[in-house]
Amino acid sequence: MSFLSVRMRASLKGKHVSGAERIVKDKELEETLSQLVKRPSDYDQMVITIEKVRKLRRVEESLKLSSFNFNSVSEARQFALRKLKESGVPESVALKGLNLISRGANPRGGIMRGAVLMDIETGNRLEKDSERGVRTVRIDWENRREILEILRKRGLTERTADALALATKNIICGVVAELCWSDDPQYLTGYVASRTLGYVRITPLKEKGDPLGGRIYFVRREKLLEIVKCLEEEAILLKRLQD
Ligand code: PML
Repeated sequence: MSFLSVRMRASLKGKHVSGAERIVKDKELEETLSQLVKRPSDYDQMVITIEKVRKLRRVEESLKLSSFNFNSVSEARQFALRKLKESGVPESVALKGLNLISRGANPRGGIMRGAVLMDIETGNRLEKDSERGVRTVRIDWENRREILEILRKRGLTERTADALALATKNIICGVVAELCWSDDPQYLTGYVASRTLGYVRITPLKEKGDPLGGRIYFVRREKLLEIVKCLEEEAILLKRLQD
């Protein structure tokens, strides 16, 4: 049996509006395509990429998930900084990462579609193209339907399923810690992820209506090449949610 990586991205007037990815058995291709094309509510361009997966790695479980709610953005951000510090990111570098996301991380202004790679020692940016950033791809759940059911019973959505899978792959690939919140102006929950702390959801990491967000991967620069190769190329299927 062979596996396929199926990726969809849609844009409207040049702006990214929707993206999703699946790793599926070849016999599931048609059903997957029909689900993915229905995802964007409006678009003027959709690109679908289908690739054969040559080597698939199965991983037993995701990072452990926990959630924390705060009364204000500033308390939530202080907590995120503390969690990054506990994960081994120096305070000044964590703050630099947080300030960068709150400005949208793109040096030309606004958001970046990919993630920032930040040197954990100096806070310098390491990605080759700082407008594009680096993208974590080729990651999915082996049984997505079951995972969604478990998360929905806990009041969570597919957004968490996707972000948890992606964060788990990042840590497997050697990212020391990640800080993320969405650029969706209505979605205020973000997270800190690391091997020691797991996937720590934090609300609210920004004010309602704020269109800026992004991802920062804190990495050791001597591991940069192997990390980027793993993030972009290694295909991983996650079996279970860690309890
Ligand atoms: C969560 O609810 O678990 C946090 C998800 C962050 C997703 C970031 C995004 O959708 O861009």
